[in-house]
Amino acid sequence: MGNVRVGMVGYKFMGKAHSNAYRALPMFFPKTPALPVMKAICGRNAEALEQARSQFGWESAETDWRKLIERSDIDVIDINAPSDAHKEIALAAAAAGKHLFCEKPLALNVADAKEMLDAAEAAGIKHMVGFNYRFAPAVQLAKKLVSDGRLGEIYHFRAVFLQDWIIDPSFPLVWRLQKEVAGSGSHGDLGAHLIDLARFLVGEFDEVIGMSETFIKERPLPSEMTGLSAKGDASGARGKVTVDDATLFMTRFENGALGSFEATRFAAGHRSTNAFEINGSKGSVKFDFERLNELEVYFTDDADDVQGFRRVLATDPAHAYMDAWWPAGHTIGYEHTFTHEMQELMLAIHEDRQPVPNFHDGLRCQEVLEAVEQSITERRWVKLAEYK
Ligand code: SOE
Repeated sequence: MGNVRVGMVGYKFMGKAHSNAYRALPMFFPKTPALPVMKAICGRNAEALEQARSQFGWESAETDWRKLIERSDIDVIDINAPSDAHKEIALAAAAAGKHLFCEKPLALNVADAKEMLDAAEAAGIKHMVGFNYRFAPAVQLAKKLVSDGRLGEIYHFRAVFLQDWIIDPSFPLVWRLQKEVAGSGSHGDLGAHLIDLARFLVGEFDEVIGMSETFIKERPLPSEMTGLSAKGDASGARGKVTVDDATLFMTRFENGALGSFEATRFAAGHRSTNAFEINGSKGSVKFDFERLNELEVYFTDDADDVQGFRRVLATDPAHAYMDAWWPAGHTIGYEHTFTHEMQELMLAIHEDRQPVPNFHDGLRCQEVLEAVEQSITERRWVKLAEYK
């Protein structure tokens, strides 16, 4: 197996993050046995696409994803278009025998996610889902401490993902605020990351109960399907917001640990606070994406006179991925999580195994998302077993 030829659908926020990762891999991880070749980028607006193609460094461009999938010089299709496009593209790509990378949330609902997983399995292709925060070295360190038993029995997982980019009522009704395009609001966009981190670090969910709110129920219509920095015309036509602005929920994990989750786009002052804490019988860890190089750790068996949380800078060669970047102590950022993620995709294809996280993880996450929604609608605890 030589290098892996990539065709990418989408060229906005995630398209840029993925392109940057593909470009960084040969420079910082040159020993990766299969490196990405940036064959073609795909989007509908030819002019904007050409700008992205030359800026991001892709060899060619396609304005129709069906043509991209038909190309014999492409091995993997990377889908980072809005969520409602994931399924159709993934099914067609799998049928054509292409490996898949798909952004989160995998699909609009459990049924679609299941169909995507089944199609990928039937086609015998590799499939990966974009939960990039797993790939922060400090999160990998938290995982190692839990797996090695250094936190003992896990009692609590407490997580928040707080943003404030739609707090202004004149912010327009972009695609992320429309259920038929996005699936859900802060729940699927931000909560999905927390659910994946919880599964990665603590284990499977047993039961959930939640609550949610849409604080601003109508917004100005945008002139185009713009992204996070869109501007609205407060005096123009308005449309209904059909997703949650905030969703909170509680869980009991299968291993008996308790979890609490809060995802909101209405936490004034919080641009992107993605943070969790784990408490076990032998210690605790705290992570905050705003300080993503750090993990706070506490061990119960520290000497009495130095008890307390201490800050570990996860930037030494002992920490995951760090020997590939800079000398010890030199920090990394958000974009590096995507480089690590794409390295996993390349390694898995080369080693003929499924990447992690894959569509199974995407489906499990979708089940938790939907169970929480069901619990809100029916005002009761919902068991994940109801989805089996
Ligand atoms: C916007 O809400 C967003 O960019 C999400 O779409 C990402 O998944 C999250 O990582 C940060 O916030």
